Amino acid sequence: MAESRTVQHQRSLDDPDGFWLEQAKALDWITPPTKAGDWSFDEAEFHVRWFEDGVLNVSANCLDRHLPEHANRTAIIWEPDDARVEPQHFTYAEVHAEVCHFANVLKAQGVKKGDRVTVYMPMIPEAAFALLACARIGAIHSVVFGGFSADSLAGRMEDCGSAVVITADEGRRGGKTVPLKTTVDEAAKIFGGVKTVLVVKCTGKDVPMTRGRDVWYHEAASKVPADCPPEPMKAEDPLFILYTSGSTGKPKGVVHTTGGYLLWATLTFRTTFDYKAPEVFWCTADVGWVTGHSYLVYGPLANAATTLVFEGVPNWPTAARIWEVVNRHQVATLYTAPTALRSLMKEGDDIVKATSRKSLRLLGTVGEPINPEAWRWYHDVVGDGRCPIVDTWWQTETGGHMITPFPDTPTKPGSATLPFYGVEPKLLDGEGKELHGEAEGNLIIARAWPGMMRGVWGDEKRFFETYFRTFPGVYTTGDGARRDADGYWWITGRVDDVINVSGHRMGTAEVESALVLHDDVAEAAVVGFPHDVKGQGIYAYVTLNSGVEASEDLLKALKAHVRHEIGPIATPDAIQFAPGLPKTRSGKIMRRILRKIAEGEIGALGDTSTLADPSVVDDLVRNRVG
Ligand code: 6R9
Repeated sequence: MAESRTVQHQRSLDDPDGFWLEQAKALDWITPPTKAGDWSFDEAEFHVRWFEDGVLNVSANCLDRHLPEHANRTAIIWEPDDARVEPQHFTYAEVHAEVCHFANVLKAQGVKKGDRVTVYMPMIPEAAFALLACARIGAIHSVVFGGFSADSLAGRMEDCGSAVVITADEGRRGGKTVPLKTTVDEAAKIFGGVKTVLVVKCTGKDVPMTRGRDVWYHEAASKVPADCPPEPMKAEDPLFILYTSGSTGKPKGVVHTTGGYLLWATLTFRTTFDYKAPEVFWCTADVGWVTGHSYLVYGPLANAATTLVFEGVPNWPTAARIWEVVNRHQVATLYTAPTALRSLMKEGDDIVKATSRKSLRLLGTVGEPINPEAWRWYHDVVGDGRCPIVDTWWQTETGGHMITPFPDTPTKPGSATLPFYGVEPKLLDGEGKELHGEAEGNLIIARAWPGMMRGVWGDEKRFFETYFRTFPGVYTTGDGARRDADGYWWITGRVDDVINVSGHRMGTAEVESALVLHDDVAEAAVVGFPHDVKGQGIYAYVTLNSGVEASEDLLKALKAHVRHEIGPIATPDAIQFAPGLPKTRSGKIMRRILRKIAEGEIGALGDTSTLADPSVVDDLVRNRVG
């Protein structure tokens, strides 16, 4: 019997060096590390390093080391968008061969260790091959979600100086096609530094190819050797960059490194999901989000697991699709977002009950707080009351699970329960004073852990300023939380200007910048409001330029404009034309008031007397949308 969770957790805090050097043996090191964590969150000597003298390769850990015993085990099952198309199975030996080929194609295109490679792909096996191929040769991947616009893609490529992008002719999702290559062409007009576009054939659509820049993957692959030795990497060499939204400014490129990140993904996958081969593990997240990185690709493959890559969406062509996929591939663990559950729950229990789902052993959620009603439905209806639920709290910045049940942790609907090994969460009040016992406040993490981000790409100061300035000496998560009498953690949601729409992070500032780019818009303020299915919706207050008439057409045009600037996930659910915004005398927009109006809590606006013009509030209340 393994040591109990609490005993192990205590040991991880009492003897971090001993604990982490032992855990590090879960990886296959070329040179095993002799040092664990070396870090300080104090401004004067701020640094974070883990396993600094260790050398390893991530793709060798995910593939090569499994070949002696598990060459014929299925590594990746691919389920196509259209269920009438045959699924594909790739063994570890096959994925290894594909990745070596892919890596050699990248090399043939001149990609070298440390270069940034952008991945703008649909959910096809080649997306996973692309990530592992970058890791194999030490290139740093930067995946951009396939739903982001040309502007967003160009901005991210420019920010990290990425000259190479891997894409597909088109993607498929919910019966529609997504014009990926066309969007890359547009992005290349915006960012002139795009030198190579590697195009994987997916739908077979005839797309224009620019000579000297665009390369068909299948043609390039036929010309390269099959062998590609993995590049030895230092533990602290960057593995990937992933852009995510914060409260201010443009999305930041979160940097994760080789050793610490891989250990975190490996250990959390193994522990939280208690994975047992040859079970099938299904994470429904897109590879464009951190959940796709850690629990679709790296965590499962590092554990020689079988991971399911689904090209489509859970509710197409019908709300039964997700359960049909579970049955078709005998999925044991389903890991999805509360928003998906809420939308499926609306369709009624009969659709679920008509399917067997008896392969399911464990259910997981991630991305946003899960409301107890959705939790119970997941447990009672989806899991027939026999599958535990692991509600995993973590962030792009944390690399993997931070507060989460294990399958045998007693749960409470809506609580992420207890911290993972090495994680020391605390609650602080607004002044930074620690709150003890039962309390609610700002969730911070008091010490470094191996999987944490190491920096913001290209902006050394921003890492410290964003996460370590508000409360000195600790990592600020941006989330609020409550600790109950049993010491269980309940995440209450963001305390900053980040909104969580269907489990996707969106900075209010980003949507505002997109809106004010429109010729007719003078000013915009964006807030979140509670939404039945999405968790939070986007509510925008827009002040038009003088002389411009508000109209239904303009409203539509503004929504389309945001979709074009950022991508469909940023489309406002509600736009209210507002002649004026509530501002303090120093000109600061009082978002508290805007939030309350959007939430419909008109009676709780609080003190408005400090406003420069309190009368704007009446107009806002009168013309509230919804
Ligand atoms: C993994 C991921 C991070 C933000 C995070 C929090 C919210 C994620 C949650 C959760 C409550 C959970 N969040 N998991 N809130 N319970 N189980 O989603 O990363 O996209 O960076 O979002 O999502 O607010 O701060 P990311």
